[in-house]
Amino acid sequence: MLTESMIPIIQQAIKHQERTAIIDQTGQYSYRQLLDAAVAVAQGLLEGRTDLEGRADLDEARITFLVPSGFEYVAVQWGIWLAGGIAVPLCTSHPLPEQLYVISDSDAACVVIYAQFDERGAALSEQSGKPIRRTTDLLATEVSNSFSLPELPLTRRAMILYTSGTTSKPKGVVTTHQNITAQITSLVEAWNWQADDHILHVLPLHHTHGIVNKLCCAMWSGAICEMLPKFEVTRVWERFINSNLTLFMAVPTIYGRLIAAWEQASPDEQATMSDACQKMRLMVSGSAALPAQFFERWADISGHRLLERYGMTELGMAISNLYEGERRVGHIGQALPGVTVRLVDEANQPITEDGQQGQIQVKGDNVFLEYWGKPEITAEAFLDGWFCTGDIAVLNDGYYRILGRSSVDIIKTGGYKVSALEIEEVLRTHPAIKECAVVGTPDLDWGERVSVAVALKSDETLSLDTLRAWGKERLASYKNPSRLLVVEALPCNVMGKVTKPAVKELFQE
Ligand code: MLC
Ligand code: AMP
Repeated sequence: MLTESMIPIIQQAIKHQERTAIIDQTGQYSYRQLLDAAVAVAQGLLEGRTDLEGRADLDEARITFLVPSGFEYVAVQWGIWLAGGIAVPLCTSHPLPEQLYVISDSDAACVVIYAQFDERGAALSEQSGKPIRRTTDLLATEVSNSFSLPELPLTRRAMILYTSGTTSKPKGVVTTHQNITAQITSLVEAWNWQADDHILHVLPLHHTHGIVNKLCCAMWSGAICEMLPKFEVTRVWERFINSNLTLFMAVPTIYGRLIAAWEQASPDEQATMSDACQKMRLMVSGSAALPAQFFERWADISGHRLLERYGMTELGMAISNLYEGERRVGHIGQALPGVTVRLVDEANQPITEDGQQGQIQVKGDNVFLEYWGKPEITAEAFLDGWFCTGDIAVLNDGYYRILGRSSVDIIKTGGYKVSALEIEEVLRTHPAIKECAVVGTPDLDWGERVSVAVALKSDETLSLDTLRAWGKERLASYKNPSRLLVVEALPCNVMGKVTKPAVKELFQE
């Protein structure tokens, strides 16, 4: 039933059937067990049909799934892919409204729910009107001998990941199997992934860093992916010490936490922690700028010069420091294999001189297909076939360095990209708030903090605690403002438009 004409990641897994694929809280699973589970999920989802592509007038079925990090997550992702559907992961820690938005925007065919999320599943089903499929039932599907899987072209849509941006609501970034394969093979080559690699996975599985860089690259290579339900600093240090890891990848906030925990340990513990890092062959940082002081301190502690790279949901990874070669602090490196990168000035003319700043544009098979259901916004994101990232950089002696972003409304916090406009839209519904402006303010721990300046309706008061308690029900924890400034009126220009740089300055004062 599994043939060599399956999508590439499955073909790769077939080569490694006897090896360990996943270690999670529930045990250890081989590639064979993973493939068997994925086939069961595929048959369960197909319910007698031959392909999830659906009716002629419909695109591939979108299957949203709410499954924590672990074996079942991968089995469901692969089951959806084997059946020809589009995998749309839901964030397990998101509040109900954010999950409902993804289900509704992707117009999902169903929601796959992990057993322990039954209560949330019931609420999602009731409010979205979509059917629920339980992972336990899908995994228990008796695979019949006559069951066959569809043959899929590489151009088939494979995944939608929701990313915040310059529109107020998150956009669904659609990638095909070809895009995902290009994203994986580029990193496997650049960072020398091997079957004897063993990575510790601590990142959320609704974003590209956790899905492609860590999970898919490991699965492609026949390596072990050891999955923790979430990042916990003591647990990560414990796994560094007691597991045979070869690789670690994380966002700068996580390295900051690891450094802080090391600093608090006793000298003996510190020696054990540092020795554990020496066993690994590569440690990578990305998703946000790595502060130079983290780079230096981590080098002292672990002996590793962190490999910093640059990517985006729409691209996978595009630029990276070298695995064998220079890792330049404060720089994101050079174009990855198979990826073409250039800088352009404001007139969209390529920049050829070192040191002149411009916007990063990217071309290659790694670049996504479209924003789901948004043809105009997709078209606006490309110029002459180049994807416009909105990130401003310079080239210094062959190495790119990020300087900032073209939009003040995009904030990177803890490695998550969030939209100020989206948060403002929610906050404006707060009964005490007359007007508000959200900005990112610099913060060593989070990179940037979501910070809000508010003008209140008359006779109203507002504290950060009350605002956060209210926000928790409506916004992901990383979007919920962690700094609040109450002002008489927001700074505006002559046109009456709020001036975000002036709002940022208010926080500096
Ligand atoms: C959470 N909290 C925050 C916050 N996030 N406070 C301020 N700013 C933030 N960004 C608060 C919560 O509200 C809660 O507060 C408390 O911190 C603990 O919440 P948590 O959810 O348990 O947070 P924690 O585990 O500490 O999260 C830290 C983290 C996480 C670094 C592990 O942010 C994370 O996993 N980041 C990775 C994101 C990622 O994968 N990005 C990749 C995108 S892809 P209270 O008051 O309730 O206790 C991409 C492309 C590329 O960017 O290049 O890779
Ligand atoms: P996302 O949309 O969540 O995929 O975030 C992508 C954005 O993260 C990019 O457009 C950059 O702004 C930012 N980013 C990723 N890696 C780095 C890095 N190494 N340094 C600075 N910014 C980064």
